[in-house]
Amino acid sequence: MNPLNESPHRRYNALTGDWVIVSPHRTQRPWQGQVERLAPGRSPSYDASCYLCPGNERAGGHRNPSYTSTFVFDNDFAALLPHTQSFDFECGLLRARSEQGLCRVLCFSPDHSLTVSRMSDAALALVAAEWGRQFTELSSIPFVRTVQIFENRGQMMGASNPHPHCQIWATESIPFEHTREFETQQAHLRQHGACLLCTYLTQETAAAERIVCENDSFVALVPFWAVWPFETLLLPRRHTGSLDQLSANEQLDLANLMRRLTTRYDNLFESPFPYTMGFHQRPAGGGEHPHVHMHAHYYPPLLRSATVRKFMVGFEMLGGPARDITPESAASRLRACGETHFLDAPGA
Ligand code: H2U
Ligand code: ZN
Repeated sequence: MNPLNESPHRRYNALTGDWVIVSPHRTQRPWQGQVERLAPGRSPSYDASCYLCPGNERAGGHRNPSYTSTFVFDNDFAALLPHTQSFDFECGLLRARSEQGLCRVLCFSPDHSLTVSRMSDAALALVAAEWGRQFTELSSIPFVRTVQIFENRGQMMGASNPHPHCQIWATESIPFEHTREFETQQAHLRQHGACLLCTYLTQETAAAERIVCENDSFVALVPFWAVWPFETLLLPRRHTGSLDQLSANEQLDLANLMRRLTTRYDNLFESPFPYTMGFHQRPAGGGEHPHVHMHAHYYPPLLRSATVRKFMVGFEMLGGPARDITPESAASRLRACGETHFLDAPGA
């Protein structure tokens, strides 16, 4: 008997220092709920009311060019601004600081109907190349310390528009999630003389049970410490700190693995699978960061079907995260999903 598959336990997140409660015995209880599908609405390739489609008008009167591959613009409702009054506020326990930043939107394709799971590898590789360029450009701005690229997919995750796109925020400070991952990676390198995520990848490829899919340059796996039911971590095999360091071949391999992973996600409940995904890369603004191994996190909220999601409430909100289905069984379910998108399957 493997207690990791049978008994309640806690797992340590080597990347953040957090713990997650795993309750494998609970999944043995009968589930009588329905497994629903969401009728996949097929959208048109061009939507006259979409603010991201080529040639259309955005808020504030800006008009998108008739772009044919990727298109980047400054967010018209940017959360952070590049030129703000600099201040430091302190009053007893109350502290605040000004924060400079830039927010951009990157359209992946002129085709409104596409998703990462249904784009071609070649077209997605152009997105990966643009991510690298954005990292270079934004990190050369003197005040920028972090470039955060992220995609919210689906209404459940707050995406405002189905047109394939992501956001890019460049911030003056290093956000909390980055800071704690940098600390664990730095401590590991100091203690063991090796990169934490290189070592983790070696261990996971040897074990194989949490790997979902892979190619020559990247591996997608359900981390041992996953919190969300079908959370995954996408890692380059080569020790790389940021997207600007990828070769053309690696950009294509990244595109290939992102497409295959998101196809498996969509196939899991035969519905467009919502998620927030994003990259953690080395800090901007110079300096050596040998401990940082770039990666992407996928955080999808769904649990049992296209409509039944996991809620981070109760103990999770007040104590810490918990899950029932084990990361190993999540990986095995994602492995069992094919890589032909259900909408492209014969008879779909
Ligand atoms: P999300 O789907 O992740 O919300 O990203 C879309 C972004 O597009 C959102 O941040 C911006 C919103 O501020 N936006 C514009 O910049 N211009 C518009 O005309 C509408 C939306
Ligand atoms: Zn559109």
